[in-house]
Amino acid sequence: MKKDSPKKDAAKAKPATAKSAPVETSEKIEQLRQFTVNSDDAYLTSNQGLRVSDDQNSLKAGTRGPSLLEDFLLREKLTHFDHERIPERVVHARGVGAHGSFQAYEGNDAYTKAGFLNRTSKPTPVFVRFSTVGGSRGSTDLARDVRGFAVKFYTDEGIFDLVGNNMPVFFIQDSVKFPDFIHAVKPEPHNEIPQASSAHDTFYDFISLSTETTHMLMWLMSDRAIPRSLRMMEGFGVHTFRLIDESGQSRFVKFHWKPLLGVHSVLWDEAVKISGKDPDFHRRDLWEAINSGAFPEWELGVQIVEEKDEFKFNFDLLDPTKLIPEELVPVVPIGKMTLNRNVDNYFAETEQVAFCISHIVPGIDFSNDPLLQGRLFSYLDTQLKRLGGPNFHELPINKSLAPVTNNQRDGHMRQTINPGVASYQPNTTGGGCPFQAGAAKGGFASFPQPVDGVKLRDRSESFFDHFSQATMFYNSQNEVEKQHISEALQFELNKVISPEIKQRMLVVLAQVDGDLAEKVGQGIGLKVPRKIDGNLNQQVPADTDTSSYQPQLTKKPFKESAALSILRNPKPGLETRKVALLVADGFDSSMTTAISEKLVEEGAVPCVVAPHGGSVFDADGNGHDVDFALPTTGSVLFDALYVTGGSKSSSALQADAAALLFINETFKHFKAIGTAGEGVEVVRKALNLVGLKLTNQKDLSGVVLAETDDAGDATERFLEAVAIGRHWKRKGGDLIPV
Ligand code: HDE
Repeated sequence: MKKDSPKKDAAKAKPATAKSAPVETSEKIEQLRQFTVNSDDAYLTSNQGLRVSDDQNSLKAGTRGPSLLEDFLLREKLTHFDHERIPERVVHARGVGAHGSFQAYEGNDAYTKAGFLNRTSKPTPVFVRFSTVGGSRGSTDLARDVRGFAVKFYTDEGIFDLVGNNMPVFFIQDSVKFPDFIHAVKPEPHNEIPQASSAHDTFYDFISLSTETTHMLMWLMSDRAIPRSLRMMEGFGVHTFRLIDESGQSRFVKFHWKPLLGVHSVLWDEAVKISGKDPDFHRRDLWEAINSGAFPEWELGVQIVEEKDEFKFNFDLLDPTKLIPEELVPVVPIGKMTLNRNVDNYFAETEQVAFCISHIVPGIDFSNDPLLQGRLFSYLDTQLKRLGGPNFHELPINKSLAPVTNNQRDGHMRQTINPGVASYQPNTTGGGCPFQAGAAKGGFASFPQPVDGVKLRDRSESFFDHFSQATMFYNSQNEVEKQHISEALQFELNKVISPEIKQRMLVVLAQVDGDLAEKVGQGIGLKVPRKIDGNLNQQVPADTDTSSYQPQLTKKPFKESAALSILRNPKPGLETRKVALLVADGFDSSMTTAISEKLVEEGAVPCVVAPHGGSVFDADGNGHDVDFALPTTGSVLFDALYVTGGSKSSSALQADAAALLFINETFKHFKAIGTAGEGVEVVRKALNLVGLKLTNQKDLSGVVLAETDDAGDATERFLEAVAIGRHWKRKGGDLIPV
C-alpha cells in the first residue's frame, strides 16, 4: 500500500502464478522476432538506410514557399503512411494475440502420430489470437458475441492451425450459407448500424428462417458470449476432425481447450458498462496478466470416437451444429498450453498472423463436415486478399520453424532468395532436390477414406434435427443461467423492429422450451403464436416438401449435460482477481495493507481506488499511489471491493456519489464486498440510498463486515467471499437502478 508496496514487489517476483515458464523454447521464439533497436540503429533513416538530417520540415522553396516535388523523404514517409492499413478481417476483425508454448502429456501415441502431440521432452511454440466475430477492428471487447480462439502451433513438422471458437457448435451446417449468415449479423448495409451487435432485424430474420442456427443461438444468448476474461473461457475445434496413429488407423476427434482458471463471465449490465468504461477490457486484461507473470493456461483435451462408433449417436458427427455430450464421450487431457509473452508489435504479429484451417500436420486429418470443407478453401483465399499475395507465409509471425523447401518461386513481396536453376521437379540440375517424402519420411498423406457418391446439392437427413440439442443446452443451465438467456433474448428482440420477425422467433423458441418462449414473449410484449404462415426452415428450395424435414430421431436425444453449464461447474479462486480498495484521504492504512498483503499472497491484484489520482494520504499523513481515480473507473472493472476505515476517509466517501454508486453496483452484480471500521458506514449509506438495509448481522451473502475483535478472521472470510466470485443468493440488488 505504501509507495514501496508489497503488491508491486510481489508482482515483480510472482513465482506463485508464473508456474511453468517454458524456457526451452526461447531460442525458437527469438527466431520469430525481427530486430530491436540498439545503439547502431539510433539514427533516423529513410527506408533505404539514408540518415535523415531534418524530419520536422518538408523541403520548400523558401521558408514560406511551396513544398517541392523533389522531397523524396516527405513522399516516402507519406506514401508509407497512406498504405499503413491492410483490409481488416471480414469476420474476427477485433482481436488480441500472445505467444506461448504447448507441452504434450505422455501417452498420446495411442491416438495420433503427430510429433508435437507426442514430444514430451520439450514444448512447441504457439501463437494465439482471440477475437470477437461481428465487430470492426475498433469495436468493444464486451460485445455479446462468439469469441475466436485460434492457435498456431510451430511444430517440427510444419505449422498446425487449430482455428476454433469459445463455443463448441456453429450457426450453420454448410459453408455455402456463411456469407449469408455473416451479412445478416454484421451491421446492416444501408447505414452500417449496429456495430458489434446481433440485436437487429437482419440477424433475427436470418436466424428465424434458418432453424439449424437455434442451438448456437442458445450459446450466443448465454453468459458464454460475455466472458470475464479471455483467460477464463473454453475453446473448441467445433468440427469433428480425425487423428491418425502410427499404424494408419483413424479415429474421430473433437478438440477442447479447458482454462485452468475455470470459466467465468460478466453480467450483461456489466458488459454494457465495461464497453464504455474500458472497451479494451479483455485486451488489457490479457496483456496485464502476461506482463505480471500470471500466465494463462489451458489444457488441450480430446473426445475420441472410434470409426466403428461413427453412427452410434442420435446426431451426425459431421454436423457442426451438434456437440458430443461429455457424459457420453469424456474429454481426455493430452497437453497444456501456456501463454507467456506479449507481442512486440501488434500489427506485425496480431494483425498479420494468417490462420488457415488447411495448415495441418501428419497425424491429424479432416472429416467430411461440409462447413469444415468450405473453410479449407476460404482461409487461404482470405490471406491472399488481406496480406496481398501468396508469400504471406514468409512474414515472421507466419513462418514455419520447419524448413520450407519447394519449387514455388517469386510473387508479390517475395523475400526468400532461392539460388540455383532447379525450380522444377523432376530435375537433375539440382540433384533431384527437393525429394518427395513418403509417409516413412514424415510426408503428409491424406487418410484414404473411401468416397463413392452421386454428385448432388443436398443435405443428409441426419442433419435435420434442429432443436433437440438447443433444448439440451437450455435444460443444462441452472436457474440463474436460464434467466440470463431469457433476458438476453428480451434485450435482443426488443431491439428488433419487425413484429413478424419477432413472432417467428417466438415460434422458434417455443420449439426449444415453452416456458422460455412465454417469458421472452412477455418481455417483448407479444403472445407466442400457435402457428405462423410459411415455413421456418427456408434453407431449402421453395418447392421442397418440408414435411419430411422433421427430426428422424432413432435414438433418444440426450436430455441435459451438466458440463455445458458454467455455474454448475464453479471454480473458486483468487488468482488474478482484481479487488478495488476504496479509500479517500485520511484512510486507515493498517487495514488496507493487511488485506492487500493477503490478496497478493494468494495471487490476487489489489488496486487503490480513490476520488482523485496521484497520491492519497492515510490517517498518519503517509502518501500512497492511487491506481485508479473514481471518475475514470467503475466497479464493473473489478471482481470485488473492500471499503476501508478511517473517519475522514469515511465521511469523504459518504459524500461522493461516484463512491456510493461503485458500492451499489458491486452489490447489484453479486460481487464480494468487505468492509471494516468506519468503512461500514459508507456501505450502509450506499445501500440505504436504494432502500436496502445493512444490518450488523455478519456476512450477508458475500458482504463481509469486520467487527474490531475479529479483524483477522474477517479478512479470511472476505478472501473466501472474493474467491467464490458471485453470491447469487444475495437479495435486493435488482432494486438498484442500472
Ligand atoms: Fe472462420 N473465417 N469461417 N470460423 N474464423 C475467418 O479468415 C470462414 C468458422 C474463425 O484470429 C476468416 O483470416 C468460413 C467456424 C476464427 O485470424 C475467413 C466459415 C469457426 C477466425 C473465415 C467459417 C471459425 C476466423 C476471416 C464457414 C470455429 C479468426 C479472416 C465455412 C471453428 C482467425 C481470416 C484469426 C476467421 C471464413 C466458420 C473460427 C473469412 C467460410 C465454424 C477463430 O476466412
